[in-house]
Parts: sequence; structure tokens; C-alpha cells
Amino acid sequence: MDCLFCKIRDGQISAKVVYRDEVCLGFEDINPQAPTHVLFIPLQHIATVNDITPADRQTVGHLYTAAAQLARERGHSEQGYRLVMNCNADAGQTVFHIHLHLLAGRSLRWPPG
Ligand code: D5M
Repeated sequence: MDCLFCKIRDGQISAKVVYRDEVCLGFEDINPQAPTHVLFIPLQHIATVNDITPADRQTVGHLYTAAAQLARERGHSEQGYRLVMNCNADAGQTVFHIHLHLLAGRSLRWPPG
């Protein structure tokens, strides 16, 4: 399977890894949209949110607790942050291995474009 984020997981493509545990990996987004912009991926390949099954619920929930932990460590908890997962074309998904964006460190507009 030709998946960019599986290659990052496997160390075949380099990335600035800032979080790692037995379920997920967090690394700096290559094109940051905020002072903190980290992507959290499950180690297990899941292409889109549409492909999440009930068996993946713990894995997907794990992404949120990992992201919240890093946000806390970076001092973003009180001011706030955004967690977002894009699904398919209209949301602008470009990498088909689910990833939770952690955006923080500036005031974020809503709704996004
Ligand atoms: O977000 C996909 C995100 O993936 C986008 O913000 C750029 C980021 N990206 C793409 N290639 C890399 C590499 N090689 N390292 C780190 N980050 C990367 P989406 O929600 O699919 O639009």
C-alpha cells in the first residue's frame, strides 16, 4: 500500500515526531497553519473517517487523549485549541490515512473556509 503516513510511521519518510505510544504517532505538519500544528495518526492504517468501524472506537478516541496531552504539555489547554479530522474531497482531505489535526497558539476563526 502506498501511503505517505504509513511510511512516516515506518520511518521510511522522515518527520518531526513529537508524540508516540503503542496506538498512535504525532508529528509536526509540514505546512503548519498555526504555531502548533501536529498530526496524530493511528499506527493502524484507516483511510478515511468513513472506514472507521466500531472496533476502531478506542483507537480513534486515543488520538484525542494523545492530542489533549500534547496540548496540555505545550500550555494550550486554557487558551484553547482545535482538533479536526477532514474526510474526503469537500473537507480537503489530501492524505488518505486518518489524522487528527491539533491547531493551537493563535486565535482560530470559525467557520473554517
Ligand atoms: O491534511 C494533510 C496534512 O498533511 C496537510 O496539513 C499537510 C500534511 N503533510 C503532507 N505531507 C506531510 C509530510 N511529509 N510530513 C508532515 N505533514 C505532511 P488533510 O487533512 O488531508 O488536508
